[in-house]
Amino acid sequence: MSLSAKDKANVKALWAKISPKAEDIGNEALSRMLLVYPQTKTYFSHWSDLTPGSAPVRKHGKKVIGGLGLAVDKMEDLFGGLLTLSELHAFQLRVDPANFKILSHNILVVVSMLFPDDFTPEAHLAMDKFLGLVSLALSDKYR
Ligand code: HNI
Repeated sequence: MSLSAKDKANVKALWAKISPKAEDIGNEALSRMLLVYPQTKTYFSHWSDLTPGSAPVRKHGKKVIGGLGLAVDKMEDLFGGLLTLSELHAFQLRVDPANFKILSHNILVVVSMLFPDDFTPEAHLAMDKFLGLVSLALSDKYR
């Protein structure tokens, strides 16, 4: 799978809307992931509060969107650009790659909810492909 020139343009256009609201979007996506897919909570058991919108959820949500921003910047070399984050998730955090799909789904839900006019079928496709590639890059170090 790879991103076409049109996909890249669509991701960048949507990203221009997402990045100014990084904290709100990250919070909303992470809050939904933790509530709707409670198996994802195992990785965050060291946090004081895992309920939707809590301080640690908001803080981490912002970090995750920051990581995706890095991926947008490194779109031409996702595997190289996300190497450090991949090593972190594989060797230190040992996140089951199935969870990347779950988080990606929640990010799509939130983006479609907040930007209904921009979330055209083409933008949806581009974002889905992009998140799939980011997930692949993040699990690249598992084997
Ligand atoms: Ni993830 C830490 C980015 C998916 C569990 N994660 C980070 C950090 C970034 C990040 C950035 C902070 C790194 C640092 O401090 O140097 N994570 C991303 C991105 C995705 C993702 C871009 C996918 C889109 N992470 C996931 C998933 C899980 C996950 C799906 C588990 C369900 N991540 C973690 C955990 C930490 C983490 C756990 C450490 C949290 C902490 O308490 O510090």
